[in-house]
Amino acid sequence: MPHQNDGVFHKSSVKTSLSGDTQLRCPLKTKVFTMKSMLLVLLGLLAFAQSESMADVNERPNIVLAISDDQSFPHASAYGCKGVSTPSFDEIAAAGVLFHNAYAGSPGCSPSRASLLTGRYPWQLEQAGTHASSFPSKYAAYPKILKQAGYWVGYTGKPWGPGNFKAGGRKENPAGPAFNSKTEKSPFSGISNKDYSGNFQDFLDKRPDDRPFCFWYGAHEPHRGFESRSGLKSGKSLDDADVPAFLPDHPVVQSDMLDYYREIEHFDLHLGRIIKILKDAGEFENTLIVVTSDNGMAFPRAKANCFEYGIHVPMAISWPSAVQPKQQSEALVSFVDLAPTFLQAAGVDIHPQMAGVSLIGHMQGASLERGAVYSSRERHSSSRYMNWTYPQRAMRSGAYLLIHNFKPDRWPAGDPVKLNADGTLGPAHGGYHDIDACPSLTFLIDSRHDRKWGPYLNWSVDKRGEWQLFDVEEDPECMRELIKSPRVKRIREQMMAQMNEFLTSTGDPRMHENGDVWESYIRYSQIRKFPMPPTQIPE
Ligand SMILES: [Ca+2]
Repeated sequence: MPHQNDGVFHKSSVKTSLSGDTQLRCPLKTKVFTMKSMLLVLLGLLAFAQSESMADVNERPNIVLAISDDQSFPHASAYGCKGVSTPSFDEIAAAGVLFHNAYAGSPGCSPSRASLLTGRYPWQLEQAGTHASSFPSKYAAYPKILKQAGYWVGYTGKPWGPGNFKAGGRKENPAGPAFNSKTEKSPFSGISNKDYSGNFQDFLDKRPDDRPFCFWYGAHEPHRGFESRSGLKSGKSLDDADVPAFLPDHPVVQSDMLDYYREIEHFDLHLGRIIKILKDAGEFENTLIVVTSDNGMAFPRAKANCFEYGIHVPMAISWPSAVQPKQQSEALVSFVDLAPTFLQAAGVDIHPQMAGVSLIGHMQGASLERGAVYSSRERHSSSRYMNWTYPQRAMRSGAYLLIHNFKPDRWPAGDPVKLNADGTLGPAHGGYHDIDACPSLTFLIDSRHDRKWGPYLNWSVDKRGEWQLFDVEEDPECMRELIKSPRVKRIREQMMAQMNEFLTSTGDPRMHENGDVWESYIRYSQIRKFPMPPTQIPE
């Protein structure tokens, strides 16, 4: 297991101010905040109520969310990652704000996307707070609110999911209606043939009355599987792979990382085409664009874990007509902030269900008064005996990440062994289904007796303590466990008390009497069968 760190622990807290090479203290020139624009919005709403004509409210900004699937925070060239080339992400960052501390709602797709859509924490969303269940219609999602305010709404690619939104009483996906008819030849077998940018053009072509629009570009990349060696075939070299410390710096893993980089570049390619479409239509300046990812990379000890590589995501936001370019922010921001940001930009009241705060004031120069952000997970895949969950809550504050593993007796990556279809016992290490099948996982399992590589499997799949603490500024790979160090006693106690208080006050069932309620929620994806789990890892 990771050794104890006896290094230096006193850290400054995360800065919340913006920095950049432009004048930041600009007056609030945005249409949202001026009397003139408020009048326009009110007049427009009146006109909409009377005739559905949107002519008077078209000054409102368009909203575009570009969300990749499983991309960890360092993996964009704007963050200095050398192996991946993301000129479009970088362009949005240069046109607005590059965020260095953005946290997804959850390290898994469905709960993270639900958190983004509703501005609520996953533990406040019942079935939508766990993976591949349903999405109760009583929770307001921003695309529908904007649709009701007259926006033209749609998505391409991957919306909220996986899961069954109809079972929650909804008629359409909470991301909006689908625009997926355009396809193209995919460059590699692991990459979708959906022509995301072509579908955005189709969405725009169908827009009635030049209404403002709200579009969700949800790439399927870089979700697994990858075409093996697609990174190498694209001209990358193994030296380009920046393998995090929790994975073996071995050619198998390096090549897997390059394939992952290649898929990020596909997401970025279509983002670039969407930017061009917006510019050609004269809409780029008055479009609020958010680029991010729903959770971290699909590698062992990353996705489906509340470690940094599972919940810390890339984020860049531009809105040239209201937000100064070339800004960088160290503020702690969360997915719960995005829906309030979109609604405030659109001049719509922030829904009272929403727990986050709008980022617009911050992007216009104000500091963001927030000491912590939170993330959580419940069930991910079907990975354990009786379809059990592995509940985690995480809090990032200052330099530290605190994780509460509510069921430390369970296997964090899933039970090690599953049952075959005929009910017989499957092979040793044939489980761990909270890790997506991949060459890196296979390498870890195959190398488990190797003197050098053996510990890596343990770091990914072994049981963990109930509480974990990491200094993520010094140790973003979360390899140096600090929870028992006397030198962080005060920080540990403060953070534990604060997280408990926050979860309790925001209604987390884990802090109340119905903590296991998530295990009663239906999973609509595949269900696997597991024996009573072993208490020790098999040979
Ligand atoms: Ca995902």
